[in-house]
Amino acid sequence: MSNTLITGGTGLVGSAISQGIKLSTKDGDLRNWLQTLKLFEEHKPDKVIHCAARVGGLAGNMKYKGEFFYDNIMINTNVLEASRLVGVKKVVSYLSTCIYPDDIEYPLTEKKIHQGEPHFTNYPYAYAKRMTDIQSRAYNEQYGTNFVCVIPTNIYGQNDNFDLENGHVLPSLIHRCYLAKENNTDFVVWGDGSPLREFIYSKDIGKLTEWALDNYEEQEPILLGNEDEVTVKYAVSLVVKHMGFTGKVVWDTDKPAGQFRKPASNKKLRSYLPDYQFTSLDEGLGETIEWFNSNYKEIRK
Ligand code: GFB
Repeated sequence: MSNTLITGGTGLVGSAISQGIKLSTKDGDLRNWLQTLKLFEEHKPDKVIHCAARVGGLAGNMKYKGEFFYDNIMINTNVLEASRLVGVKKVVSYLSTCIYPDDIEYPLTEKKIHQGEPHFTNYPYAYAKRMTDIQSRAYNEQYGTNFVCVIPTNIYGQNDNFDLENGHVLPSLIHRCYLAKENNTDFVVWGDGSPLREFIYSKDIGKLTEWALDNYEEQEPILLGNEDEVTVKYAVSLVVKHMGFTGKVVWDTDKPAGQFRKPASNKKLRSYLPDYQFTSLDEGLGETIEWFNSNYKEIRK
């Protein structure tokens, strides 16, 4: 993997990739075509893992719909076009289970991505991400490139964005629980805890991505999930346990709940990797919170 370029290399997913040249926004703005082309001409990678994206949790998606559409559609369009022009042999890009149609029969499978309108809370992000699949397939057909997409469920882990308002549920809750413990206040959680999610550890996404980079050749994207669906309430109980919080948990039902569930089948992944061992949410959260507590000053928040 000597000449593999990782866009978004210092973020949640990029930092979980074991090798490669890791780019960050300090190296250039991938929304800008000329800066993107200059980076790719400079590094002339033969493989790319494209992790860079404008992401956020429920509230972030609802608040910044225009920016989430523009930033992601520009970043993805530029990265794939620059990859084509400098002769990159393989690109792995990320979609997400949140880009699926909201009104669809579960479990989610690879064939259902474009079969309807996404959820109202994040349709701009969802459509921008869906176009990465379209651009990849279009380029593969016209230019003979080998651009593939993977579809993770809700990822968590080290180097995430622990923003209290706009972050994803687990990093936001870890940060809020930490502050509640520090300040001896209640630990406020959004909703009633009944929504269901499939959380996957960033280190598993790192390993599965490196497998896809060297082994996955299909046009159709592939779901990366562990089929371990849990309630937000259960996830909260693990955050409380690993943070050693003994105060009161308060449920704020005025806050958005988003989709009730989005279970994804990993039948296709298992057809390739029948014995892959996923990290349990308990173990992954334990490691993430230990890292969080020892790196609090430096984390993104
Ligand atoms: O992670 P999250 O924001 O995104 O929320 P989605 C997951 C669930 O956690 C929702 C609940 O039911 C929230 O109501 N929740 C409870 C909280 N407390 C909190 C909190 O403090 N912060 C947050 N954020 N949630 C996202 C998409 O949907 O999934 C993104 O909007 C992205 O585009 C991501 O793709 C993977 O799972 O609902």
